[in-house]
Amino acid sequence: MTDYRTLWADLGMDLERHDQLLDVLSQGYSQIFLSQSNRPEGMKYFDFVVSEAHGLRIQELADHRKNGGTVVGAFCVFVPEDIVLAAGGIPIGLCAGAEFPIPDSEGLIPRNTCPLIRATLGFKMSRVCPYMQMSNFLVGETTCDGKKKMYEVLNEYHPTYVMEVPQKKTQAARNLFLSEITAFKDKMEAESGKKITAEGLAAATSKVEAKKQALRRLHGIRAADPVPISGRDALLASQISFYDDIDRFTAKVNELAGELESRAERGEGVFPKGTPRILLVGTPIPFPDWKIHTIVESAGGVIIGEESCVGSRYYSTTTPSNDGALDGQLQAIADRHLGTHCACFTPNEERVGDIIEMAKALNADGVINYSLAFCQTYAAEAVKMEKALAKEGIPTISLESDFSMNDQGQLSTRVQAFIEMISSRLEVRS
Ligand code: BJ8
Repeated sequence: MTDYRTLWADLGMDLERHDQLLDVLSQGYSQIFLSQSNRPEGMKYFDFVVSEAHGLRIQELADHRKNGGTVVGAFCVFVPEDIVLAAGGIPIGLCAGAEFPIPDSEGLIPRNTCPLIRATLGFKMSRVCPYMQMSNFLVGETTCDGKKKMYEVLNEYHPTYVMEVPQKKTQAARNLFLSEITAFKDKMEAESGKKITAEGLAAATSKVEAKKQALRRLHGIRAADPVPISGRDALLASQISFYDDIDRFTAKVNELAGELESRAERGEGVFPKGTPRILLVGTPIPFPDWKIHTIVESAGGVIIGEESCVGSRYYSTTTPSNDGALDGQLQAIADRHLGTHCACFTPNEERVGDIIEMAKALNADGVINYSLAFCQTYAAEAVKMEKALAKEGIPTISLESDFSMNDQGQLSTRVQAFIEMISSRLEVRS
């Protein structure tokens, strides 16, 4: 086994706390993932990636930097990964879904801030995230107030560039976002010392499109009943999409999707046919937040889709066709991102339509509206979502939580009752 301690020490990491984090992660991973039965063979690659998340992948990034490349950490799908790639950089999604580093954000941002924001800052302060330590610079965005203010603090400890993301979907917003995308291109050129060309950007966008296409293929197969992959495993693939090598990841997701297609043709699943099928919608579910999926799948249901930025809000946006000139491509990238129906927009009616469409396409029996605590935008949209889904006759519950296990019992009780109610409806229908 390779010893990465020198590499971690060189990154200025707190080795003792990092050991503690790895212990917590590997225990959780064994219980939640490795204990599942009849997992697809293709998940072995993803198990390997997780086991080497702080090892081999970090070594790859260190080698990349040694060869003059840049590593750019970001926290939102609005940050265009193809612009980073076109400048010879590697983009890494850094959103944090762990309870472990949250105490380290104490005294720097208010306690009543979304756990994703607290964990992100906590990872910097605790020096246990090698990806953050490895990043030449970080890219924030003005999506919600909590993030905006956190980035000001983060910038005191790690260079943080902030992109302005519009809050409306108007022509003025489109112009604003194009200027932000262009400014980010200039920033990437300055940081990397490499000019972004039309050809280079087109090639990078093709890679991003191929990755999203592979994810759409993978997640689309979850419409089958019985479902050929658990929600936990499908979520894991989405989570890993934010930090693995893009070409390797795309190839492995396609391999896994091929295996799942064969399973679906044979009628082979990981849960019995007729298991209550739940669509999860709401705030992001970043690595290693596996809580709601585990609760649902331990309560007799299966998660068959995620309307989340770690899910469909990421993989469903595509780059509009354009004239191929650099300016045209930048406009297309801006437009692609404005097609992300995040609750930071007002109005954001398209998201309701996305969810109903997804629930139907994936044959969902019910929807869980999930918001991280203190996320006002998604909690506010949950009300609208419940009404719209009720009109469609789709049962819904709204849950709010964080990354801790403190409320596990309470959440399990509510989820169990919801799944029992869905099971009774299914029995009546059959
Ligand atoms: S495009 S969902 S990744 S902003 S941090 S808004 S949970 S209070 S993450 Fe997001 Fe981009 Fe939108 Fe997606 Fe709420 Fe927390 Fe803010 Fe959050």
